[in-house]
Amino acid sequence: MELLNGTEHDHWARAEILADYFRSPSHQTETMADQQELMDIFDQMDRDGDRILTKAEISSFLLSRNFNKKFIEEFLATFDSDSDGRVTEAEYGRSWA
Ligand SMILES: [Ca+2]
Ligand SMILES: [Ca+2]
Repeated sequence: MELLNGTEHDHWARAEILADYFRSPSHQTETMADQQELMDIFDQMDRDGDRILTKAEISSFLLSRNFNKKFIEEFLATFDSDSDGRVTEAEYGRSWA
């Protein structure tokens, strides 16, 4: 998955790629390689390495990659199962495992 900074042009294309990962029930049939890729993204977002993504960590990661605030809200709505404003590794994994 391409996560380098790009132009506004591919903003939505990239959002759709991540959104597909985040939302699709077909995650259950994704390969191990895809899951590893998603965990790599988790590691990149988890700046302080405590295995919990705070809203600040998520926002800073996604905004730096040209995602907009609406997508960040959707990200939290997708992953933050208990709505405490933080996404744990377990909550993140649950969405496709
Ligand atoms: Ca963290
Ligand atoms: Ca949570």
